[in-house]
Amino acid sequence: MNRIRSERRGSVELLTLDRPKALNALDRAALEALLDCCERLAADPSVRAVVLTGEGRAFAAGADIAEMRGLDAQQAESFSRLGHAAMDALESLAMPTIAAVNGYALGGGCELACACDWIYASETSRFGQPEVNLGLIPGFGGTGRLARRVGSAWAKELVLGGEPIDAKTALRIGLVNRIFAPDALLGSALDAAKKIAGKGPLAIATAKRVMVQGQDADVRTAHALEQAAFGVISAGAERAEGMDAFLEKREPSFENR
Ligand code: DAK
Repeated sequence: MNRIRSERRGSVELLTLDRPKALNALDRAALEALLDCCERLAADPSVRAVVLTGEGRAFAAGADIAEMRGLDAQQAESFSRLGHAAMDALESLAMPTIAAVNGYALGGGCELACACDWIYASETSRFGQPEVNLGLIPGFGGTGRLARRVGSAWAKELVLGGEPIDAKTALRIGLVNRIFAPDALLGSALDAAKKIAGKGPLAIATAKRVMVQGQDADVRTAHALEQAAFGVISAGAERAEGMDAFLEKREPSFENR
């Protein structure tokens, strides 16, 4: 019952949700597998970027409705805690994470994509928060993350209206960064990840951390975080190599610095 396939492609980790018969619906086993993957990645500095995608015609069609149907209040709370822990762990990874959304990203699937740093999507993908149609509300942090990404009015239309949107609309409202033909999606996401993997990992991790922490802070605190991090990174070997390489008109080498 391995819900997530992990493959190394050089310095890039490709994670594939692997339950295509249920459109990669997120059950307890899938969320536990995601949490395990994140714990492993957080402890492995050789992984410089992560791409998350889905097997088959969905990225993930939501939390597993069949499994959730049987939960009592205590079990539902525990399920929600697990979902939050998995999404938070993904969002907190030091390396950049790209969701390559190959089909449906609905409910918990859309929330999962929003826990990645950004989203690339297939032209045939569909996004939505249809929980109200089931008498539910988003349960994996979607209300907050979605509004941050697309603004409160679109987040409200998606969550309160419960209707899905197509890839072009998702692109227009800023939910996804780019859209690709279905057969070009994964390669493009992996290419972008590979490019990032060649850059300075400390600079990338620091910039990501400052942005993730800064979004929860007021703007003065966010700027103070940036200033402190700028000071720390300016004393490091990566900065010396990056600037030396520019001045010496050569490509920088950030390996083992
Ligand atoms: N859960 C379980 N199974 C699912 C599923 C899901 N979310 N989505 C699809 N499947 C299964 C279908 O039951 C079907 O299984 P079989 O009948 O073949 O055994 C198989 O995947 C193929 O689906 P369809 O036959 O329905 O395929 P179609 O192409 O006709 O339709 C569809 C595709 C994506 C439009 C449709 O499957 C669909 O509407 N799926 C449900 C989408 C949805 O409502 N997603 C939101 C789920 S609710 C919380 C924690 C979490 C959450 C809320 C609260 N707390 C603890 C507080 C999150 C909630 C959600 O995500």
